[in-house]
Amino acid sequence: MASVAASVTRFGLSSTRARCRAARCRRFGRGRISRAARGYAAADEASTADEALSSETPRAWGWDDHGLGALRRHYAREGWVVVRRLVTPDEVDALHAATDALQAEASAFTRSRRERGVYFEVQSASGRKGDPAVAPGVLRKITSPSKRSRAFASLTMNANVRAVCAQLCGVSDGTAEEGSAARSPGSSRSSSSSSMRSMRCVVDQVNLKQPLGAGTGFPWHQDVSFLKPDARAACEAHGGCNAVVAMDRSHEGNGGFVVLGGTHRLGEKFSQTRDAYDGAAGFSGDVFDVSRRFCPRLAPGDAIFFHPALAHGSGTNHSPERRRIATLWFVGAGE
Ligand SMILES: O=C(O)CCC(=O)C(=O)O
Repeated sequence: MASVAASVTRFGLSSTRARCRAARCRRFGRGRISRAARGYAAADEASTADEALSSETPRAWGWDDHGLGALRRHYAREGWVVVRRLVTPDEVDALHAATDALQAEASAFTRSRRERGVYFEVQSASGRKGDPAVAPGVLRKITSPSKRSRAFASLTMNANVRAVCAQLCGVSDGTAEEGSAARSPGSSRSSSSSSMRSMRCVVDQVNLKQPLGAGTGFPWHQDVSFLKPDARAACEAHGGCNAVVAMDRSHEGNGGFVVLGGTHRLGEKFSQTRDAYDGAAGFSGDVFDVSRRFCPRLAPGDAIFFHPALAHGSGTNHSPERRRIATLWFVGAGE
């Protein structure tokens, strides 16, 4: 197997750059692509100034060429981009209803278990999934809700979500029409479009961070380390991107989702983090550079997209608010 550092540089934006030479330069023009490539800078060149946070965009559509270039450069440098109002209030309502139904089904669970394709992870006092629930039916995570919920299945196919993956985050849809979803992201394209067939959502889940201290945090980690081999291979070859869609408000005060900007370019640290992941809120020490820590203030329907190698995590929810997020992992496909 290739070295970890080589793997990390092979997927994501470095792959994008290579793909651009072959496919995208026709669409975006060589000048813009090469500027984006220059944005893929060494860590010590990256800015911590306000510009680093300026990718908090209002929505997935309506970016002009200049805005698109800036967002792509930001994603290349920081490894994340926030997109406001990506998912409609009706879609968020449907996700709430679907989550409520799954929670009702799990109302007596005291141990993590799989039921008809969906994995219910209980919230234990330690945060470890093998420990008993703090009370019957209290959940930390539901994995693969799309297998039984139309709302979550729709989210994995959402045209706006996929448009951002293709257009900003460099995930290949594997056709000459690459990025086509991005041209009309506001439209309700069906799963029959080419990008829908080829870009794969390999993980979907909902994380329920319970209020009043019950919902424990997530140590710093990189999702790429948890990809199954075939998904990892696709990610390395054709790009990958993960998305968190807020179902409730998410912010510093309620155990909000946190990213460590720029860490996607500093290598994979699985050997140092693997033992901490299935555990309590304590962060993984000083393994990652935390100097560009960022906790976006998200409203329901807002989303943050991030590189699969970007370190992220979150703290305990001590507030009285629920904090539910849907998470999706996408990998690209070749022609
Ligand atoms: O729910 C969160 O705040 C973090 C989720 C996460 O990183 C994970 O599920 O691996």
